[in-house]
Amino acid sequence: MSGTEATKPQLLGAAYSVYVRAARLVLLEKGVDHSLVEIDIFGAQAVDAAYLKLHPFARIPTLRHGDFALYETAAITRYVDEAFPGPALQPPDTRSRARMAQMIGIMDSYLYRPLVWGLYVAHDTAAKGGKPADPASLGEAMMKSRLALKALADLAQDGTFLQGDRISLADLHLLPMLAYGRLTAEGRALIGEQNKLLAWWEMMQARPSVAATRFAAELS
Ligand SMILES: N[C@@H](CCC(=O)N[C@@H](CS)C(=O)NCC(=O)O)C(=O)O
Repeated sequence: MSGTEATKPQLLGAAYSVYVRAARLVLLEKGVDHSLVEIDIFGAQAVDAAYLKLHPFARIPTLRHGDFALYETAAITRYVDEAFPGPALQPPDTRSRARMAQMIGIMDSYLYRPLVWGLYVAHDTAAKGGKPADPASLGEAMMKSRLALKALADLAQDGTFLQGDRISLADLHLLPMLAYGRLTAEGRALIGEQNKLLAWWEMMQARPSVAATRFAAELS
């Protein structure tokens, strides 16, 4: 593990969060000693003013490293990769690195909302209210998720990981989104349509970082 006590990074967020998990996966894959400081963004209590100073949009995660604070997960994971020793998580060649950034952009802009909120959260919320989720909303979320998953599968390079033979930030960004998606029948079916993503998902399960950060919902 790298990082002295004085400079040990803190990740502020909650273990149930897709984006917090992406950042934790990167910290673990780099072997960076860090702590997770609990911010329950969906809890009953309003987010406190001190956190809003760090993250004016009141989202999680935020990374603190010494006097440096950073929010937006794609920026956090790049920072962690570049600031700490350990295996490089960005491809060395310019075009693969651009593809990796493109894939992360697709996940953030076109996959997260429909797959995680449109399917997983919709089912979960409906179940808590004792009624089924709205079929029209589910249908729209499926259509949008399918488009994004196909785009990602089409852009994935040949090889074990999304950008070839080495794990990259793109793999660690996608995993938490698919983890929630897979908890719904629609999500499992959609991921199953993309052979590359299905094989990739199964291969990723053997990584200690993935096992160490599983969502409580996956274990129940
Ligand atoms: N663009 C942000 C997105 C972060 C995000 O949406 N996090 C979710 C949890 S997974 C959150 O804080 N949601 C709170 C809310 O929507 O009010 C990033 O990349 O870090």
